[in-house]
Amino acid sequence: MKQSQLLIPTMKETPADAESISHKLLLRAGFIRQNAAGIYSYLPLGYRVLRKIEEIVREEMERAGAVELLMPAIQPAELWQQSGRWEVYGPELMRLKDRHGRDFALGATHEEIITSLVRDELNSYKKLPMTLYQIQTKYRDERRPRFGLLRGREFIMKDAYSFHATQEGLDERYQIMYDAYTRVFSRCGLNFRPVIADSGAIGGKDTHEFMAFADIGEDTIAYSDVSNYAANIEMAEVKHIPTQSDEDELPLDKGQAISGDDRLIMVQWFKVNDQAAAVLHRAGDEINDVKVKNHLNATMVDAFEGHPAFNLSELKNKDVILLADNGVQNVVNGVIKEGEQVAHFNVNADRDLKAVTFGDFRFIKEGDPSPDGEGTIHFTEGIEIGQVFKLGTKYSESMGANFLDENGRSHPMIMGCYGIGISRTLSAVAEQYHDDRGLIWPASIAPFQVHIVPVNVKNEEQKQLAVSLYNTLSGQYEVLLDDRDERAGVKFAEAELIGCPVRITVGKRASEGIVEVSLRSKGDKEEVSIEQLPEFIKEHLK
Ligand code: 9G3
Repeated sequence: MKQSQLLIPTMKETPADAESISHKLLLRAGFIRQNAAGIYSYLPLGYRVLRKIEEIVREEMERAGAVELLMPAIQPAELWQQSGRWEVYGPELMRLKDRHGRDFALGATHEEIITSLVRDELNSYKKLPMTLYQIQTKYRDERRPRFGLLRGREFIMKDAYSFHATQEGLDERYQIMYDAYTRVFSRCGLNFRPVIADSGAIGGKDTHEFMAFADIGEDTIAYSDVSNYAANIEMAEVKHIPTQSDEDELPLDKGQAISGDDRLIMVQWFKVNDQAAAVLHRAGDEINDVKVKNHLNATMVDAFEGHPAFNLSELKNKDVILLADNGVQNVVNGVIKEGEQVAHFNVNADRDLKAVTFGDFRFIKEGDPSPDGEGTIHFTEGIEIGQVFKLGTKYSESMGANFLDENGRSHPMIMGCYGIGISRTLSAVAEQYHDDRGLIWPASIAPFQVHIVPVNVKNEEQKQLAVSLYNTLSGQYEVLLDDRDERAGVKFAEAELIGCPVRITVGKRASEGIVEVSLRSKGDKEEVSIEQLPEFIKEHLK
């Protein structure tokens, strides 16, 4: 491709409102342009990278036995009413009315569509298992879109759905997709890992998130420094290690409270659906509302103030849910405080907290022992680029997607769903592959593999050689020729910004058939004869 034909509006300055490095560089290098908050155009170079990532995904989905189809972005509200999610999702689900006043949703995901399709078209165990996927634009009206393509309101996702007659079938398919995701992200050159994750509002039990490491990542990953344990911090379980104390248990609320932070027990209140829940925890520990929500199997859990004063004898009679983090069991003669008020003192869990349900409710902390018993927990930030879920029968039951087994009995299909953020993956690669001069694309997804830059297009010899190299190399590589009449410094700086892996500079020694080759991922440049060029390129594009 000739650069004079392409729209690559590079920028010298970094746009002020771009916070993440990938957002800055994708804008500066002319890969994307914003049309509205969280809504972008993919310009030619950005779109070429996007399509490469899609092709890798298609190859691995094909290898994993998934079949591609395409579903509508506009979804009838009836389907979301059948699944019960029309009411569950708030303003994040973009909705519209057609000219007849009928309600529709802009597709944030496609469980409802795919389940209704399979419900209407498949009904025998003989037709299962079936794994279908699409690569489609998704719409989610994020309150605060940010970091460019990392958190957009319109983005591109590969979403796959599998349908099974048995749990074993789902377990097997889950592993196949998990392995396919590992291949996809490895082929994109990403530094990533799968982590144990929370299945959130979509139900289902097993789920893993694929996290690309990046400081800008909005997810915190707790991982062991010894084993391969890793979990989204929302899901990381805290291993309770009971401690013994030879201190005598003092009578509850009699005498004086003994001070000391290690005796302090705090109360965190939550509104759970329409009930109040008090969660006791040791000072210094923080309650993880996702753990409270999952423990109570609730849909809404919000921390709230303005609750009744904490009083053990009163509250156990009211319909207040009383919970305590396991850590409270290690407190001897504890002091339960609300703000500055002492609610109780000389509290000893085994004697005084019988009405309280104990569980793992706190966030894991750096330095905690790894839940698998091997090593210590450390934190790092990650960008969620993929998710695999075991959905079970949540959608097939609510939407009546059943199959007849070999005895003619009807059962709801068992489902899995699997997502890859295509546009997010593009940004994650940019987050991991750049330097102070610009982007550094891995060869597998670079917009072009070879970038030919003649130093001076007015010099006939340089121009001739550049064009002839372009013509020969275009046969086996994707080549970008900078045919513009620009100063050399500008062309070199832009080549570095765009970040194609191999650059061929045609300069003074063109008359001797010598060109300079450089790899964007390494600084070194070397002069090679045009005869050596094909070998050099093949060697370095592996
Ligand atoms: C919505 C809105 C936002 C959402 C969802 C629905 C996330 C929603 C979870 C999933 C689960 C999987 C298939 C591919 C892989 C992920 N945000 N989720 O269901 F209406 Cl506004 O999307 N879906």
